[in-house]
Amino acid sequence: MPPLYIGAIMKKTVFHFCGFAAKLAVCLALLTPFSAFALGSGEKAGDSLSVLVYITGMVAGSPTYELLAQGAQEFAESHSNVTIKVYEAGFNQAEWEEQLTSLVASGEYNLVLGSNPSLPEICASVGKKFPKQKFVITDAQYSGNSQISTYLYNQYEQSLYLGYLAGLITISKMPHANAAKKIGFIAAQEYPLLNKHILPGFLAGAHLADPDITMDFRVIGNWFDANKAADLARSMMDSGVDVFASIAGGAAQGMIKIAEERGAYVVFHNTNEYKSSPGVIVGCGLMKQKKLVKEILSSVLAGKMIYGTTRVVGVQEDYLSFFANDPGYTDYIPQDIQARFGAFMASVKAGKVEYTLPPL
Ligand code: RBF
Repeated sequence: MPPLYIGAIMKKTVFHFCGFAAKLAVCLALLTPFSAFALGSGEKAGDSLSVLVYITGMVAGSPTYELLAQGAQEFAESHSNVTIKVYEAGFNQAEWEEQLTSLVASGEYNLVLGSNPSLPEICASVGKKFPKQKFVITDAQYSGNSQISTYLYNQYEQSLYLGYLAGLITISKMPHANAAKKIGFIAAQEYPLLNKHILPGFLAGAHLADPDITMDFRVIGNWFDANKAADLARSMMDSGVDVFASIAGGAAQGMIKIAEERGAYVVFHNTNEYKSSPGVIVGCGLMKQKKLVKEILSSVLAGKMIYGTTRVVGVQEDYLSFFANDPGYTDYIPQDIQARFGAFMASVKAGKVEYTLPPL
């Protein structure tokens, strides 16, 4: 069979190249293009499944990563044939590809699971060296690579309804709302999903509440500097911002602290954060990442995962929602705003709010 023959020749070449100077494993690691034939399994080992949960940052403080790790761990707890390793790659993005390469080179993992818009390209590059390795990435859009499957949360949509709520709050008579029709957005860094979906969606939502609303947008420069986020929030409040949103991982804590100290509101993407700052965090979106992760692992385990494709999931598909039945929302948002926002969410769910999802 030709593939086996090629594999055998490659192995022989590698062995010959290394001579007696080093152990075979070291040679294979050095010759990554060749080692693909021997390492990086990616195929189901019998009925068991070994998953590397590759965290592009740190788990703590980053909602999408917390949900990813929890979902995978819960799945493993209910499936004795599934093992999970959670690896935190840290905040140095320049190191992510190299770290992933050495993890995949171990050949230990049938699947690499991650959640980050920038991951598919890294996986494609790593995957070239390990053609059997499979990757499933959420919060990302990438198609046409038979080793990679992606799921894109419709963050334009989540931002649209959180922006609508922020708009209703900034024009309201709520205790911390001022006369300026100004909302704020603090981001850790700029990237296509943020610039093309999250920010435009947030502003478009606010404009549905009042077209005169403006948005003050600031960038921290990393995902961990809460002090910088606090400085930005202070200056934004000085310029009239009374409602904040952020995509900033752990750094968002600095913004929340200033909103608490000086009296402003926060709407939060992806997770239920009401309890961490009651009366300040007054609207929380829900990303059903745990549900999606469990579905992904189920389908990989059953050998039914389809690779090479991408799928957009939002409110109608039941992967995005809003935590409306929570005292953090019902105790602080006035009845009339709850009624308007509830009606808006119902329209989104019914597909009656028209918008075009911009290309990434
Ligand atoms: N989100 C976080 O919550 N924490 C992070 O450390 C983090 N790092 C990111 C790094 C890059 C290069 C990119 C493109 C996005 C990152 N995100 C992070 C954003 C995250 O993947 C997601 O887009 C947002 O959480 C919105 O769903």
